[in-house]
Amino acid sequence: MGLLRVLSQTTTKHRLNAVSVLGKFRIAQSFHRSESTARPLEGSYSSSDVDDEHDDFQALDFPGGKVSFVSQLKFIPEASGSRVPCYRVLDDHGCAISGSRFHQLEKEIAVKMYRDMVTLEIMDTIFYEVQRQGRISFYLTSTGEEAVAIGSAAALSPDDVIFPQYREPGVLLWRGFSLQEFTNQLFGNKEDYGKGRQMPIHYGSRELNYVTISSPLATQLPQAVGAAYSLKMDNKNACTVAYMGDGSSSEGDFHAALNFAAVMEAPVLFICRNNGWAISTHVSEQFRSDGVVVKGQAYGIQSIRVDGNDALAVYSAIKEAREMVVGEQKPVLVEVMTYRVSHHSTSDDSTKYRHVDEIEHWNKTRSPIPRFRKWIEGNGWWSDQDESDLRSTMRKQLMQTLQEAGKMEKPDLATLFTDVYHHVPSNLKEQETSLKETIKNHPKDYPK
Ligand SMILES: Cc1ncc(C[n+]2csc(CCOP(=O)(O)OP(=O)(O)O)c2C)c(N)n1
Ligand SMILES: [Mg+2]
Repeated sequence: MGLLRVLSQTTTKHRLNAVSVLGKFRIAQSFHRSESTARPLEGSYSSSDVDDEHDDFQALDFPGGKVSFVSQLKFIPEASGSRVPCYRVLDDHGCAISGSRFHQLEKEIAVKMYRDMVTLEIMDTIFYEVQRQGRISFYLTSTGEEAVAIGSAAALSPDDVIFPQYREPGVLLWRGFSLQEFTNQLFGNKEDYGKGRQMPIHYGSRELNYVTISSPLATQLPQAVGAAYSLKMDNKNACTVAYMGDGSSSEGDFHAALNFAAVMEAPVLFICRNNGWAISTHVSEQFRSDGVVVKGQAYGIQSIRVDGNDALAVYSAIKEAREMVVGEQKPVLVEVMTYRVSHHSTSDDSTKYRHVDEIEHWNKTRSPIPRFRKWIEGNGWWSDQDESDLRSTMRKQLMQTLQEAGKMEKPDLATLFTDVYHHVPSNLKEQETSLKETIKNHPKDYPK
């Protein structure tokens, strides 16, 4: 194991013990312990009980491995008592915490990380306004979560195949998707790789190994496992990276994916952004477990919890996790703790279900951008002048791309019906004819 402590797959050196006093196993108990040592039934196991009171001599080869017996009738508790701690490097003021261990970043990478986080912030501000002006139909921002996407993307190899949710455009940005490419997708114009058939923000890029986003939550997770297994069969020096929100971890596909990945030893890195909310559903209404990280261990997957608002911690943890995934050819789960500062999307008003003070607190005092800026400034890698140059250049470039995207033609109507079937079936042909007639009869509703 390298720099960071990752939860290992099994809780102790032994499996949790079967309750031996039940039924047919009683006989085994009396073999080892006299009846006088029998104690009244009480409580449930603590982790130390599991270590101390099991009986190695009375272990049995059950299907799946040896399990030792124990004479107490105790249940495993629903929680370990203390929450899994969160790995971080930078304190709230952007200073490296004394004694913290992290992967040292080269200046070039650190500055690009910062530049991309700021660019993402500017994109979000402008695109959000563009949606409010009615020029695009939908948008959602990464506000408050910039370090998750950028910090993780910086730690991956370009050969790693990304299976994103929808709040990770930062990964695409890091990989070189241009502002014009983003804008073309949002406008659904002729240059959009999806030919205008997807909602805005459903980006994808074959060239950048970024699988097009699917709206139904968590569908990307089993797909990422299958793709990882195929990389393994081809002996590729790469993994797949499956991003998800806490809400997606409540889907059945999440559980199927983790189990499948563990059993098949698929080289997939699961990154769960636990940002507190799945639209209006708070995490406390989603699960009783200690977040998502503990679910990795339940499936036999090494896992770690990381401060998602600390770009350096995210970078270090993902770098290490990725090395484990590719080196050991096994999955790893990283739970990144953060907060969704923005409304869920332009279709949501989050002040209806959470306090403005809570949002403001995270926005003002926990934002990952000024925190990382202080660290690179402390290294002498960034100045006020760099900051204002970057912000004004990016704003200008974005305004330019908006103009270009707005001028471009829409995709040809016929492409709405292609790319799925080799031979377009008769029902789709009928729909195409009917659509053309509707457009012809309602020219005002369908301007050219
Ligand atoms: C299978 C499915 N159920 C419901 C939805 C509607 N939906 C879209 S986003 C969302 C919340 C997801 O929350 P989370 O995974 O935590 O991501 P976050 O928005 O917080 O980044 C829901 C319920 C959906 N798209 N797919
Ligand atoms: Mg969420």
